[in-house]
Amino acid sequence: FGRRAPAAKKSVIIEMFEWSWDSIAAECTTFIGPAGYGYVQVNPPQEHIQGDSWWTDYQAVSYQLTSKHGNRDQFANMVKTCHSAGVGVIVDTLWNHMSGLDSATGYAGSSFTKYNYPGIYQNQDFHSCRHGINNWNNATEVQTCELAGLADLATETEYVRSRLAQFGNDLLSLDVDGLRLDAAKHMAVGDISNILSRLNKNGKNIYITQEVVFGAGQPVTPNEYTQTGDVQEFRFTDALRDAFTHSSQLSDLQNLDNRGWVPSAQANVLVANHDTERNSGNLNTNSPSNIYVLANIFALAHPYGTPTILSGYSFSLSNTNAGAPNGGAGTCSGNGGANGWICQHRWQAIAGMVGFRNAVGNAAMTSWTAPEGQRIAFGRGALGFVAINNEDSEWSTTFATTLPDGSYCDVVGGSLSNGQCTGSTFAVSGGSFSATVPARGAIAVHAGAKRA
Ligand code: LM2
Ligand code: CA
Repeated sequence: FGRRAPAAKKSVIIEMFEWSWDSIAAECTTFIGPAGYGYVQVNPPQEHIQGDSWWTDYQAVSYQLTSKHGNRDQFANMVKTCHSAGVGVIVDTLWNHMSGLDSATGYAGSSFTKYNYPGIYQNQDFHSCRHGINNWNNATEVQTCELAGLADLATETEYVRSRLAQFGNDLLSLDVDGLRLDAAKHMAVGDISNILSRLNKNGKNIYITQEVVFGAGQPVTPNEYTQTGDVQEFRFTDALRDAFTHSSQLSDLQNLDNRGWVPSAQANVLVANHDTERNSGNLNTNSPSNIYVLANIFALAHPYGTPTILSGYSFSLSNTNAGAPNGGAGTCSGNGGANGWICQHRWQAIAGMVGFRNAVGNAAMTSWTAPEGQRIAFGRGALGFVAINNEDSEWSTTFATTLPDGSYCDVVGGSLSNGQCTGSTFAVSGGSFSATVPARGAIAVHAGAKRA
């Protein structure tokens, strides 16, 4: 369950953080489909608490698909429209908890008190540990106490399992393609596998990715969850942050499949998500020296894992609660954002590297070279080659590759358009080509952007 066909082209996921259903539908048609992305990951669609903060989404009140992002019809229309554009939809799904507020009325008008959500769950459906997780070295606490004070569902019980499966099946009935299991670490893997076994997949290969944040020495590990689907491998996120900020070396990132992380075929990797970008010290679009872009280029070029690109909105680290701009309607313009939205998925370098990843598929890494700790280059067989220069001066050299001879367009700074390169062109001859990689920059070429 939950494994994508390994040779799948178009595997790149965009986390469309806080985009409304209508705006995602439009963007699937206008840009996401044509650019070759595989999936959009959308925010939790169920009824949630009211309020201006983005994180109201993560406090479920009922399973009506009425949220600040749109209603059930708009959700269904988004799925259909994205499918028509060749893009699948992965839904951020809350199975671990309900709202943590003492009492309130939800976005669709459902009133509740903590541990009593009328018609859905009552007191007996929640774990008896009714306080926050204090000891992360105790698996029982991590999985049965309250994450951020959120009412923790008794996922080992028959009723809760059947109710969560009913919610999952409602989403699948609208033809969604995958689930991101929020707070998966806080549910026993046996509970997840039981609930998944109740889903009606109708022959479809539903993609499952699970949020299991690695914690050094902790008893609940990402690796446990490979039996129920892909796992978001935050050790990758941390390793890229450390390398691109020069705390460690880029040259150490050649082989990522021998470190005890989840196996490549089940790793979902990201440079940033909506949580990490809000933690100072991590990479986000304000990171200096272009390193956010460089790290995303690395993630899209390296064979380890299935990458997710974040597409969010501007915020200040002094107010990480701020909700989406423009009434939640995502907007982009050209290769960038508009009205407060950033549209990372449209950035030339990122969209260009999605084409790279689609072109190289599963080709193994070849021709790795790292003449300095912060300068690396590698190929993907006969299909692509990338060089990343995380130093403040240009890097001029000749690269030995396994590429067929020809003229290739740089897809980081340009693209192939009407048979011409809009950016640099590199001539591969006898397998080699000469290039100047910009300071804190990168170049990449692939078989899909070769001049005739
Ligand atoms: C996640 N993955 O496991 C999400 O990626 C993350 O964004 C969610 O936290 C978290 N799990 C729960 O689904 C966010 C946000 C929290 C916020 C919760 C619930 O990062 O700050 O917590 O959503 O809305 C908020 C308040 C917190 C309060 C809690 C309960 O910030 O102070 O705790 O609500 O009322 C008493
Ligand atoms: Ca739990």
